[in-house]
Amino acid sequence: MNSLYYQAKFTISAPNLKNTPPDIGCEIAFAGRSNAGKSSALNTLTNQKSLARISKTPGRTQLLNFFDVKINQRFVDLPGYGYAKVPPRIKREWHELMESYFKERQSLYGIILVMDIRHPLTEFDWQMLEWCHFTKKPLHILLTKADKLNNGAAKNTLFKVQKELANRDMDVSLQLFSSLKKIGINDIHHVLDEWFADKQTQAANPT
Ligand SMILES: Nc1nc2c(ncn2[C@@H]2O[C@H](COP(=O)(O)OP(=O)(O)OP(=O)(O)O)[C@@H](O)[C@H]2O)c(=O)[nH]1
Ligand SMILES: [Mg+2]
Repeated sequence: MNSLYYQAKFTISAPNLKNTPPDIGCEIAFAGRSNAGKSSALNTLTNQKSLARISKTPGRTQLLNFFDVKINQRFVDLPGYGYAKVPPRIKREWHELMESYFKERQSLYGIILVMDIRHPLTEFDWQMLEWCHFTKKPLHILLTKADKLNNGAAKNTLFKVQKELANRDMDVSLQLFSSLKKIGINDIHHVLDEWFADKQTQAANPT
């Protein structure tokens, strides 16, 4: 457990790239299908009740929400994708925002891809996986809402997803997580620790 993350603070909601915090340091993005549990995961790993807003209405948040961990280390809660009831115009705007974010954001180090354990590896998840594979960005999967399955079924899903990723040559890590039952916090902290430390090493030893 790393209590550094407990100090995370909300900084800004940005409707576009122009309004984002300066593109320096190390940013870790939380991506995933709408309603998967991204904002809940952020609250859980920071041990805060309402750092990120939990939406009862999926797909409503169309903003990039930024949180400072410490100076030049940030999380960003990305708007969820793939919610059917969202009107086409909003979907288009979401695509444009995400595309420009992923293309242009220099400080983006890696992605935490959040999936509801009952609906893993959707088409959108594969797009995210392929993009990270292509750009060689680290990606870590949270299979969240693990509390919705019994232990055996949750582990089975973990192995199944692991196998599918291996079949496609995707070198990514994954874990079980539950915001409700507080499962998997140490594991995610460990990944975040490594990523932030790696970025610092890179910055100190530019090639
Ligand atoms: N049982 C259970 N419910 C969860 C868990 N995580 C999130 N939820 C519920 O799932 C719903 C969606 O959670 P959010 O964290 O708002 O999901 P999101 O991915 O941020 O959704 P968008 O912001 O719409 O993209 C809420 O009703 C949460 O209470 C979990 O680990 N277990
Ligand atoms: Mg959210």
